[in-house]
Amino acid sequence: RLQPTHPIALAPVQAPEPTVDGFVTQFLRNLNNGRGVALSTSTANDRYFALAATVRDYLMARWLEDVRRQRTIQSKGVAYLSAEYLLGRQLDNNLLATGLTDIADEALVACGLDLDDVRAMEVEPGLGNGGLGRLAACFIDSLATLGVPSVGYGIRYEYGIFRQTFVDGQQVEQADSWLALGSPWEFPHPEAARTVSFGGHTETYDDGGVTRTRWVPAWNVLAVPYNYMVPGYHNGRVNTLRLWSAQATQGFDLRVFNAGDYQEAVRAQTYAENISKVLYPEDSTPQGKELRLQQQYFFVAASISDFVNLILPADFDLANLPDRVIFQLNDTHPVIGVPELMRVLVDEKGLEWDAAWQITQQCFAYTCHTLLPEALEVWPADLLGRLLPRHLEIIYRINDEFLEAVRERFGDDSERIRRMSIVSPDGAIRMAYLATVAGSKVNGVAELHSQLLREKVLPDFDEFYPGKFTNVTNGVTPRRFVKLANPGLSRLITDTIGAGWLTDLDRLRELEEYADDAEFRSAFRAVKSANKRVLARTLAERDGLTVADDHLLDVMVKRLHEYKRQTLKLLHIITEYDAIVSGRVTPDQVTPRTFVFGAKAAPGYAMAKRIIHLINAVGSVVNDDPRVEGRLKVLFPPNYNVTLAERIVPAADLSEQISLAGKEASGTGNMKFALNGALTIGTDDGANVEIRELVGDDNFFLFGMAEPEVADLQARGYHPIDFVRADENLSRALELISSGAFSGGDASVFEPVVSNLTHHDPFMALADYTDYIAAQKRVDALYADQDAWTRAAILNVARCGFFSSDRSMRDYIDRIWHTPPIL
Ligand code: GFP
Repeated sequence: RLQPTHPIALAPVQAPEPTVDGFVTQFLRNLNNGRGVALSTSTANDRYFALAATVRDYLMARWLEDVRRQRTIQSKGVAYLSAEYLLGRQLDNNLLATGLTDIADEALVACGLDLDDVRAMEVEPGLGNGGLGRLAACFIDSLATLGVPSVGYGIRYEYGIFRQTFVDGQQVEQADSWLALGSPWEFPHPEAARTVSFGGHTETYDDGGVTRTRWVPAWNVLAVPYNYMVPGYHNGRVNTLRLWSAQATQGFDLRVFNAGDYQEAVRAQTYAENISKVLYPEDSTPQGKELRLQQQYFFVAASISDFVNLILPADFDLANLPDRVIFQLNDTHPVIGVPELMRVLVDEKGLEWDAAWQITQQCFAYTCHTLLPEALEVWPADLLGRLLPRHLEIIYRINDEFLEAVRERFGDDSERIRRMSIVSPDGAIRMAYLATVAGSKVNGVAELHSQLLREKVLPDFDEFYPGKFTNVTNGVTPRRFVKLANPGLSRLITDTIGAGWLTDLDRLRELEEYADDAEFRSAFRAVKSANKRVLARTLAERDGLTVADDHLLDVMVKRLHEYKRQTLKLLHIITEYDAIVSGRVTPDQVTPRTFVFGAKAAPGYAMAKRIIHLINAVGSVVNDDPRVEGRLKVLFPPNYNVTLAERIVPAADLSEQISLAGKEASGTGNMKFALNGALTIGTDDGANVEIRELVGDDNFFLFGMAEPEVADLQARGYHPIDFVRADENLSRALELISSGAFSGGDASVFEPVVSNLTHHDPFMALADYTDYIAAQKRVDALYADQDAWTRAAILNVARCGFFSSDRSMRDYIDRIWHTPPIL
């Protein structure tokens, strides 16, 4: 092979000059050479692409150097396997990471352009449903910032989470074609595509006297990697996010086309490409289950193959695999990776089963994100066997050996065996059990969640595997959710305690003493007011909504799910409204509040969609009723996403975290709000517990049953109607809905919601109502004393540094991964 001789070819890759001149030069070069347009004829999209390419150019040298370094050092890294990454917009984040925001701003002005106009062109990649996907995005940001070698693996969905619109108050889903104009952040590598197989059968064969098994698949697809840069904050490090896109192995059958059957000619292509076509909504119907399993296997098989066959050197001894990688299973979605790695090691690489199992058990770890039994995936064996016959065999063998070990330990306890079997009595594969058996560690995502996981969800496994279970409380990246989202607060913090807190969030503690400083409090309040004005402008432009600036901003933004209890929030609003219109209070006696909702309902989740309809219906009645005199306002901007969250969170006064105790694994929105100086009204659930412990009872509005009380009430028998009878306000609120007050007199519209609450109320909203209303009264009282409120808000910021995802990553590294940063 020829060696380079030219000095430029020999030198490390050069970044453009980090000056305004350097930036302008590079930007125009990208506009001219990359887009093929002149500045004078460029469109906003051209400029956005050229700007993104310019930022990329600054990151490129670091990225290439990091990839080179990671390959030469060959130290242990994290392969984060996640079906979702809810990334949010990239441009600002990447400018921030490189420290180029001001230079870019000036450079664009010098070109006669406004950074804001260009920024507005970016469509956020919505490749996730909610908390789980956003957490993955925070984690890869923190891993890069800590300098830990890691690759995020996932799926490049052509359509992300649907775009939500409201028609007559009801959710209508539209396809999210985020790639319609292309994405400037991705680097496709079709030459590095991996082949992923499906279907067929297995057979045994004689391999020099040894009987081996092989899989004879029926069909293949190509997994084409798209690489994205994941820059660390101000540390010159850039990790990789690798998302797989499905392509047919043979795109187009020319013979069939020539014979005139145009549809048949592209059938294989359409079928293959469906695999990465659309992000799967949670809580949906069984249809498409097969496609979902295809998606899961598709990205996991491609990722494992990528790591084993491309990233590792050709002569790598696979016995040492655990020294090189930990595959982190983000929920049960990637768990099919366990039998896949076994198949690769045993069938493809010729390792003995026991050796392969040793390796596999050290190479995986599993994070559980739920307590809802229905969210722990199970796959019918016939489906799995049809799609992945070899994997089903491998799972059966893992299960046989595992149950044998259980028998050895506990004797022939058939009840226990039945409970612990990876294969359920009706023949389905319990993926969470498989992950628990195979994983070196299993973690929950908040203290309470991890405890309940051990005690209630997987107690037999906790007993069987002492030390396997651990906790890592979630976190959020302060770069996006404080620095980018809340520049005013960030400036105030830096002016007060100096720089450096953004990568050492515990330093926020230094703000505590300023809670008693009147001047600081007024500066803090000024920031909040400015953020409300920014939100008001955003909602006016985006949705034509108006926000009054003297209202308490009371916010509930998260997926729509009954366990999160948006209906409880709604009952509070109706109660406030009812108090005014029934004349029990005069409008000036209520705290002026704007209630902000943001929520998408899974398209197949009928009750969630009805609740959305009800929120909108209540909103339009309350907002239009002159008797309220504008003291109560309900805003529900459609299509809540990361970009909107970055505006809502910094403006909020009150954060609603009101799930039924024992149902929300952690929550991460709760952390974002507290870090931005909103006070939480919440149950003792998920990470609320830790927030409250840190900020103190005086600075948190706790209400509702704790988890043991919930369990107790359930055991005694829960009759929601008893709670309706016991609280007149509650019965009036429900009666208002039933009477058709929010549905133009038509009582039938929301009857299913009311009837579900009064007869079943699976998440006990009615049981917590009275206490919730009492807590809201405490909110009103504190808010009336702005000094006391601000003091509490400052203490929330000061005491929540723990919730940085940098800390979460350090905990994963210490407790699970053992992957030191590369310095
Ligand atoms: C899920 C859980 C949350 C948890 C996140 C991240 O998110 O409690 O904070 O995962 O661990 F439910 P959602 O699906 O609720 O958004």
